[in-house]
Amino acid sequence: MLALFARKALVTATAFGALMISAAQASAITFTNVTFAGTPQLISGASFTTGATDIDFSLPNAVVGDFQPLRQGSVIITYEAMSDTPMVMDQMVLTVLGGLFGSGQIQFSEVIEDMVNPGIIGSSGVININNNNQLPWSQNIEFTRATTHIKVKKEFFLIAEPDTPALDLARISLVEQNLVVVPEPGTMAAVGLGLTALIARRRRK
Ligand SMILES: [Ca+2]
Repeated sequence: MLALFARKALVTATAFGALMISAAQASAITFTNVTFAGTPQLISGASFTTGATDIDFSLPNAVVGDFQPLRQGSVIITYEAMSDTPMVMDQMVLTVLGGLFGSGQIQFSEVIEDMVNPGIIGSSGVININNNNQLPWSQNIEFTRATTHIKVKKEFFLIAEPDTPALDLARISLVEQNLVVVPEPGTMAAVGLGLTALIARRRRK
């Protein structure tokens, strides 16, 4: 009877172990439909790279001001992010690296749209970055509700006007985006149970 119970516990522990592995794999996010729009000169050479939960945008020519062809321009980035599991996205971290001199400034806004139940679930409002000390800029945008499919729109306006006797420049070079995925309480409970079963199994050895 005891042996049967031990065997049953072992099977349960194995099942929970498998669940834990699938939960770990589930945290990957798929990024699609990445677009760069705005002023052609500023988005030329733009590219992106993706990781398990992050996407980074590289903008080698997003610069305006002295010794540049333009004194102002815009960069608009859109993309979609999907998580095809019970995992949810909750928070966003944004880092903007660049440089500001003189009259240079960056106006930034971001809107996050839920694609499952259409509606805006996050917004930065309009942020005015006008001092180099404010860079790198980082920000969390918490969604008003969790979802498995979002569309993100980021707009940057770079301005270096007026042309003062000093150096006037506005540049963004790297935009890093990380999406925070939060497991549902049910998944956490299952992982907890799995751990308990594994500990019990180890103690019996
Ligand atoms: Ca100047």
